[in-house]
Amino acid sequence: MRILLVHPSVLMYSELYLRLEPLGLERVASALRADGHDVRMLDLQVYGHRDYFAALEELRPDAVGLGLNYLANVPEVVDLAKATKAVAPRCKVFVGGHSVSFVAERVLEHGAGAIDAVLRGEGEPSASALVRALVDGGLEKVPGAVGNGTVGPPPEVVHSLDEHLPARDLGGRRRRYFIGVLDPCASVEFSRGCPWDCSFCSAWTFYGRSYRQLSAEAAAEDLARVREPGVFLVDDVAFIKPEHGMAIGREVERRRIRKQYYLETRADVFVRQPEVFAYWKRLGLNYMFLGIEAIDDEGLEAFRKRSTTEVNARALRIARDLGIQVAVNLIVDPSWDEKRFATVRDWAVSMPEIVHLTVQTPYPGTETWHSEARRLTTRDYRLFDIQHAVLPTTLPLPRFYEELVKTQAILARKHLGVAALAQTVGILARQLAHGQTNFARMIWKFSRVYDPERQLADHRRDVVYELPEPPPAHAAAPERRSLYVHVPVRLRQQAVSGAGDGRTPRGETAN
Ligand code: B12
Ligand code: SF4
Repeated sequence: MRILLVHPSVLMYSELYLRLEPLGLERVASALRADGHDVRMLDLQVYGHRDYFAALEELRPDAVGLGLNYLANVPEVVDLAKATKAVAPRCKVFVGGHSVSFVAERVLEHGAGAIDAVLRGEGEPSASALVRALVDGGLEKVPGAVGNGTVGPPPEVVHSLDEHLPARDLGGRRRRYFIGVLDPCASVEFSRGCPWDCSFCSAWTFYGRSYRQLSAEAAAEDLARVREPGVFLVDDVAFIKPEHGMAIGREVERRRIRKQYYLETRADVFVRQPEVFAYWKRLGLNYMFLGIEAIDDEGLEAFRKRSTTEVNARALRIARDLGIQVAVNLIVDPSWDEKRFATVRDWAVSMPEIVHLTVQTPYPGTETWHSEARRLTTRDYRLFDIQHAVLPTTLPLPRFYEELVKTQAILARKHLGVAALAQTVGILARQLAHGQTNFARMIWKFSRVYDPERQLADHRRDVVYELPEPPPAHAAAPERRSLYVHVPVRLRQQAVSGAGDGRTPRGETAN
C-alpha cells in the first residue's frame, strides 16, 4: 500500500529553542517499509499545510498516518483528518503516538468518522497489521488498535529496539532541525522508557515503567548513519545503566564517529556515575538537560522526583567541573505569587546554567490528571503545551503571565544576551557561513514568541475540541497500573538495578 506519514506543526516552544526530527514517525515508517509498503513522510514542523494537500493530490495514498505525540496538536490533527476525507474519501486515516494513546476514544469522537483508527502504544509492531485491517477488515484483532466501535487486544512492544532503525532518508529539509547551538541537529535513541514515576509525567505510564535499550552496536550503527554534526539523544533519562553508556561510547570511538551531543538525564543518575558522562564529554557531549523541577525539597517530594536539592546542587557542580553546559527545568506552580517568582529569578540568575520554566499541567495519563483535573480552568487542547496556565492561578491570569514572561525574559537575556552572544559569535559565524540560520533566528525571536498578551489571547480563542471530562470527585485514586498504555505482564528484560535502595526504583518490562 502507499502510505503517507505526517507529523503536525510546531508548538510555541519549538518556535524558539528547538525543532527536532520526528523520530517516532521515522521508526514507524521503517517498520511499514519492512513489510513492503511504499511509505512517504511529511513533517509539518518544516513544511506547510499547502505541501500536505499537494502531496495528497500527487501521491494519492491509500492511507495517511498522523502522528499525535503532543496533546496540543489534537485540534490540528483532527482537522487534517477531516480535510483529508473531504478531498480523498477513500483514503484511510489513522492516528498514533504518545498523547493520543491516552485519549484514543475521545479523539475518534472528535473525528466524527474522519479518523478510521487510533493505534495506541508503540507503532512498530502493529502499524502494518493496522493498515491492512483498515482495508481488509479485522481491526478488532490488531493489538493496540481502537476503531469507531472496536477495541483490539492490548498494544504490543517492539520485539527488539535494534529493529526498524529510523528511516531518515524519508524526511526533507533536515537542515531545519536544531537545538540551541547544535544547528543542524539529528535525533537518536539509545533506550526507551523510564523506571521512575514522577507524578506529573506520562513517560513512565506510557511504557508501563519499562526500560529497554538498543544494543551498543545498533546504537552506534544508527549514529554512523547520521549526517548532521549535532545529535540530540531523545532518551527520557540518558545512561541509566553506566555499562550501556560505556559500551556505546566504545563503539562510537571504534567507528571514529565524531559529533556534538545534547542529552537529558536525572541529577541523581549523573552524580552516581559521572565517569560515563566524563567519557562522553570526550566524545563530544557538550550540553545536557537536567530535570531539576523544583528549588526546594518539598517541591521535589510533591512531584515524587525521588531526588534532593543537595543532589541537584552536586550535579551542577560536577557538570561545571567537567565543562558540560547544563540547562535545567523548573516547573512553575500556578499558585506562585510575585514574591515566589522573584525568589526563583534570584536563584536562576545567581547560577551560570540555562534555566527553563514550564507551567505545571495535568496531562491525561499522569497521576496529576487524576488529582488535579477537576480544577482545570480550560479543556482547550491547544493550551496544554506547558507554556500556558490551565489550572487556577493565585495571581490574576494577566499578572501571572506578566510575571512568567518577565522571568523568562530575564533568564533568556542571561543566556542569549550580549555576553552570551559574544561567546557564541564564533559559532554563529560558522553556521551562517554554512547557511544555517535557525540558531541566529532564535536569538532575535524571543519577544515575539513570549508575550503575555499573546498568551492571554490564546485563552480567548473559540474552542471546538475539548479534552475528556476529568474523573468524578468521588472516583478513587487510580491503581497505578491502570494508567499504563503498555501493561507489564512479565519480565522480559533485566530489571533496572538498585531497586529498594530509594535511589532507582525497579523497572518493569512491558508485555
Ligand atoms: C524527544 C521529545 C521531544 C522533542 C520532539 C521531537 C519530535 N518532533 O517529535 C522535542 C524536544 C522537540 C520535544 C518538545 C516538546 N515536548 Co517532548 N518529548 C520528547 C520525548 C522525550 C521523546 C519522544 C521521542 O522521540 N521518543 C522516541 C520515539 C521513537 O518514540 P515516540 O515519538 O513516542 O514514537 C513512538 C510511539 O509514540 C508511536 N508513534 C509516534 N508517532 C506515531 C504516528 C503514527 C501514525 C503511529 C501509528 C504511531 C506513532 O510509535 C513510535 C515508535 O514506537 C517524549 C517522552 C517520551 N518518552 O515519549 C517527550 C514528550 C512527548 N514531550 C512532551 C512535551 C510536553 C513537549 C513540549 C510540549 C514541551 C514544551 N512545551 O517544551 C514540546 C512540544 C513539541 C512540539 N510539538 O513542538 C510530553 C508530552 C505531553 C503531552 N501529553 O502532550 C512528553 C511525553 C514528555 C513528558 N514526560 O511529559 N519533545
Ligand atoms: S525521571 Fe523524567 S521521564 Fe522519568 S518519570 Fe520522572 S520526569 Fe518522567
